[in-house]
Amino acid sequence: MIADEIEKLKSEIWQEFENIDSLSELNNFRIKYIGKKGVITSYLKKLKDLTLEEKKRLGKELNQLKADIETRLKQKEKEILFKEEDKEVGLDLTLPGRRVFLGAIHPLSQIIDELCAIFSRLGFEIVTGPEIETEYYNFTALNIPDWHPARDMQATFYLKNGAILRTHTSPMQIRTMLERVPPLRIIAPGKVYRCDADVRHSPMFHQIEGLMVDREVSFSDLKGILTYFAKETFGEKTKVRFRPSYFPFTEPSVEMDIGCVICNSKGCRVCSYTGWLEILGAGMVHPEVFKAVNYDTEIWQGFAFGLGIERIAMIKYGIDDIRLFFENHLYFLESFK
Ligand code: FA5
Repeated sequence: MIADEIEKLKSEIWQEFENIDSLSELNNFRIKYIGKKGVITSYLKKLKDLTLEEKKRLGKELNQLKADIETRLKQKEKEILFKEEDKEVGLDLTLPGRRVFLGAIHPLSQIIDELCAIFSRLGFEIVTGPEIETEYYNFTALNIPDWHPARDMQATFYLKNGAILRTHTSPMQIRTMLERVPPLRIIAPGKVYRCDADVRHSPMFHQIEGLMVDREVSFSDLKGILTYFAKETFGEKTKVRFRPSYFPFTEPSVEMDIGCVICNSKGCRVCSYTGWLEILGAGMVHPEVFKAVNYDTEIWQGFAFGLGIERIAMIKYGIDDIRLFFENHLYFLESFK
């Protein structure tokens, strides 16, 4: 019976359809079943010997089958084209996704940003300058002559052409004052270099230099601004003290300590049982420094300070080995996210 044959044909067609996997297989299938000389056309021709009623019923069934095949072939064609495109660009959507690792800002950069923001609020402008310096800017103009023992205080890296790696950010005082006219208020963050290495000292480390020059700048301004900075950085309750010190480029010179934030000033290993931690050096700009940049000392006064960023970061985060900042251990760095 032709009706039974058509039923059998249908199941054969859909079984074969499932196995189509490429455009050429798809074309062969199309020609085989719905082409001009295809299987369905030949069945349609066979209908002419049947009764009118059977012709109508089976004719409708065969035409519907043809239409279904066409629709599903179009769909299949799209799927195959997508797959081939993916293969070309090497994309396999069945692979599990790759985890995206988000980076974190380095703790030292975080501290630099934080400190710059504090001084910006006080009207200090941020300036930067070269890490390769001349002895003139790094020493001579800062009242550290050739013979001065302070040149030994900072173990200097000398380069072949007589240049040096700056040992502190203080040359930025000279560069700024030569470039600008007072009044001025700047901070200069950056890398500095000394031949120095242990758990608290690194051959490359970071400092922030500060300089304020105006007609009436006093030691009280220095104390007020640096106390504000300490409280903003370490907390409102932080105690500060100023101790006399010596720098060739400031007079008088001081060092500022904060009450140890680790033991709450009770005395611990970190503060060598003194209850205090030294965080920066500062002082009133020495008249010899003003002379080097041709600022009239009868008119202008100023103060300067310099602090070590790593030291601030170590105190703030309770880190006891400076080398951790530079060894790029992800485990360490990710804890600052
Ligand atoms: C100076 O470098 C002066 N230029 C600071 C200054 C500026 C004083 C302006 C007055 C006016 P000192 O050598 O003390 O000072 O260094 C400043 C800070 O740098 C130190 O308190 C310390 O925190 C840090 N420091 C010094 N050597 C190292 C090192 N090798 N590794 C890490 N930090 C260091």
